[in-house]
Amino acid sequence: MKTFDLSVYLVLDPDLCSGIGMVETARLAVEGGATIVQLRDKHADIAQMIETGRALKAALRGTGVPLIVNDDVDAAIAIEADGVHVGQSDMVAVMARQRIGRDMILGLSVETEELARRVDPSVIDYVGIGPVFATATKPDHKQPIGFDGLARIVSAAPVPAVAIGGIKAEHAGPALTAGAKGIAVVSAICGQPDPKAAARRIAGEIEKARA
Ligand code: TZP
Ligand code: MG
Repeated sequence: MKTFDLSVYLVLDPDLCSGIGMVETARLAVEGGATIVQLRDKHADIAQMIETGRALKAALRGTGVPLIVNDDVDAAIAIEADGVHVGQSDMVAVMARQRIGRDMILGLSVETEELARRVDPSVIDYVGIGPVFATATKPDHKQPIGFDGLARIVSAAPVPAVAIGGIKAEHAGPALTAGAKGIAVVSAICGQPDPKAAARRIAGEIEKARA
């Protein structure tokens, strides 16, 4: 049985986390309430991905928080990660699913209603929808969709969704109102002076939005 909680989805960025590093950032964020962690490093080679991923896996051991690896299925398997996240231009989702088997979590980035409708729930476990806002963290991002766009795309998706792109703690309410199960953040946690407090604030806003 695959269990994962998209509420507070931390996406790690090596540059933004360079002060204390990705592993320490993840550890503190999980103490603060992050519910799922993704290793996303666009410049690392596979050996670096595996090294960081194994350190993350060790740091998360016993917390119940799953580790997702962006793009690199081979690294994810070597790390014994809990899942993989792919974009539309990465390995075709069906191929990724074949490689990782049934039990690992598979996430897909979705930017339009049309792409959301095409999601096969027997292949994909969750979708990341965005960017809600423009963000410097992903310079090549698509046109921002806003909360209206988010609501439309969430409705078209047959699996749970997490909102991403320029999202801060105060956006938890509107994101959940739009139908997302949680919010995915990079800069709202990575590089913050107190990543634990930052995660705690986001978790608190999610709780408030559900109350
Ligand atoms: N995909 C769409 S926007 C984005 C990704 C990985 C970056 C989000 O970063 P931030 O700092 O939370 O805006
Ligand atoms: Mg990708």
